[in-house]
Amino acid sequence: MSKRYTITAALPYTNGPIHIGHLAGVYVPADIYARYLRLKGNDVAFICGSDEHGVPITIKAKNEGVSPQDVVDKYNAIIKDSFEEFGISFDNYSRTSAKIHHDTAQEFFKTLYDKGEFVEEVTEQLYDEEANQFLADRFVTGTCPKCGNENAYGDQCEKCGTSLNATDLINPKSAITGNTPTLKQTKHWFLPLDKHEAFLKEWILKGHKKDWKPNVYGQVKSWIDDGLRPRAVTRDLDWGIPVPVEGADGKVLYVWFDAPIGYISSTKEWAERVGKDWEPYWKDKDTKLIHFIGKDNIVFHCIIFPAMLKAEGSYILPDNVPANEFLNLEGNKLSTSKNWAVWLPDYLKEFPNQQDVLRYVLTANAPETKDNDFTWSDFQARNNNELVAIFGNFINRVVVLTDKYYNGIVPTPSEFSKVDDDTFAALRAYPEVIASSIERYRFREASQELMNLARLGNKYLADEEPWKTIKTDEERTKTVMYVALQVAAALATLSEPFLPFTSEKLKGILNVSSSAVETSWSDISSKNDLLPAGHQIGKAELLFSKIEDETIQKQLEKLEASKKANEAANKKVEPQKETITYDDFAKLDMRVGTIIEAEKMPKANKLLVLKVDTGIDVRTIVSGIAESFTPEEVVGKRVTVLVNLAPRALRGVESQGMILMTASADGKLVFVNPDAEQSVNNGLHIS
Ligand code: B3M
Ligand code: ZN
Repeated sequence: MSKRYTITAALPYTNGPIHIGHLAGVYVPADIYARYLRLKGNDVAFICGSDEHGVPITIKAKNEGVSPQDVVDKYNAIIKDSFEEFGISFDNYSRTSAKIHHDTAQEFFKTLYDKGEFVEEVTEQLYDEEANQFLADRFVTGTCPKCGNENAYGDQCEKCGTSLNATDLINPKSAITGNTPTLKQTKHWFLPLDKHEAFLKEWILKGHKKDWKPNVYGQVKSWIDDGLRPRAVTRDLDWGIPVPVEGADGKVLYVWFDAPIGYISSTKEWAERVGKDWEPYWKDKDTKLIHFIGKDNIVFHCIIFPAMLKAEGSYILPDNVPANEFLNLEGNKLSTSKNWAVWLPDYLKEFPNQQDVLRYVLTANAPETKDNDFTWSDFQARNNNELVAIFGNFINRVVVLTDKYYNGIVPTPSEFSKVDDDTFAALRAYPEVIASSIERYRFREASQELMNLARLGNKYLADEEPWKTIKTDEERTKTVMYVALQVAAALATLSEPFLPFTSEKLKGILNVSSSAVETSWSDISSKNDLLPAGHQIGKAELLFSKIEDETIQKQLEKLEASKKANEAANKKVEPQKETITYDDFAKLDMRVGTIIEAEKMPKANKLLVLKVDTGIDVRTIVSGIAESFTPEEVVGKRVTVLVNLAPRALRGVESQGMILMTASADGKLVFVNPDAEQSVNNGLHIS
């Protein structure tokens, strides 16, 4: 029986592109779920949109010298394109700077305000005297009082997920000036979460959200057990939705108050466009509301937003919030600021039309119960060993042989053997097996069951060897090819939630897009003639292509380069040393010399013993450059030598002078060399 589902996916901040962590954590699982429910004939509203308020956007705008609207316009378009290119099948993708959202959020706030659901209070908040601005959210960092994370934000600690008031932070620092904030009085409206504690306990803890993922239930339980406190839902900011009540000039809605309401306004926008009523999707108690998010958003979707919905009084509450953990990249945390990411636009440039490969790998390795690591070698292995060698190979052999033996027409089978019956029985079980995993938000497991179906087909062909029986047993061959074609047709339908582009292509190859032989999810459990005898299929086309080692190597080098660039960009520039006088400088006697001999200092990793012709004499100089240069590399090099430095013994060798060195832009040690261009950006290293 068809049910109504409202599926939401976390609204991405429009302060940068989408990367593989976003896809793995939120959008691919949500899309698999939505596509599956639609295939089962349910009424689905799959809702998302850009989260365009909040401090990260104003910081980005400040850094780029543009307006926040410029930032959100740029990234809203980039993000929307990425979702479309990767087949994330939202029914609507809106944006929180849209008027419909401002109206919806203000109306929601006003309803709570008029019901007396807020506590209006003048409190002392953090203030940056130099920037002349209150500090909240990401405008202030400090130590989390709960877990000790020193980079917690004013509204949340990303490490332990706890939601914070800025004044909770230990040793707060302004993200604008670095100053220690002062305290200044200001009025805000607070949502008294403590007032909703009993309801939340009842709804979540007593309601025994057994089907909530342990990582979600556990986090929520710990916050409720710790005791809930009032949360400010307004801010002293100039970018956001104006607070729609008297005495709120210069104040906007807290981004985490307005953003979840973005799900509602996006549903309204969709309903208006398709001529539906939006209310049943948010107010009918038979509708299932599911929020797909990353673990850092659990508190907002399991405590704050439900409290808001409950306080408003006319909305349903989420049925489940299957939050994923985080995806790491090659062993390191994905980081927008450190450019340690695989951005979706870049992926498509390197792997055109291979969205399904990334969808599959991110699903097969999804961080569903713990953080997980994306590696390019695993990406290559799953593509080559599973998608190409099993799924693609099976389909290719079925289509090529059907074309070769029967001009692409599905042959009439004769009597089915036990192996055929067993294969049909196994095939008929897959829709339920895959459905059961999907319905429990176990998408990794579901994707591997799909691959097992391809393995079943592959093994059946390999065991029955139609390329051999064609010479001796025509009838048997027809039966084998008929059975194999049924498995192929099942894959075309069952792969759609995971591999939408491949599914579309395969349906074209099997010519099943025509309604006559449209194969529904449930057909597969009940029919043995998904592709009836006499049906004409199309020509073979490769579904996947092998990824070569050099392609992967190129990706790894790209990451290495961004790591180096990031290190260089973030390299601490030594503060200038104490000022000296010209007379001090004039005492330095620097000559251009040539290194004529060089050898490593025994048992000293950093030291080379050099013989240097200074033009005055040939002398011994011990230099700490052994980690950057081999003896062979430096012999013959012209160098700048400080010759009137008092000699000193190093590991028993008397060094009579100094070779001048400095650091290049990427932090590499280089000679201050009279011949080459200087890139002296970190002062002179005398070593
Ligand atoms: N913009 C995404 C994040 O925290 C946040 C989600 C809002 S969903 C209403 O990265
Ligand atoms: Zn913390």
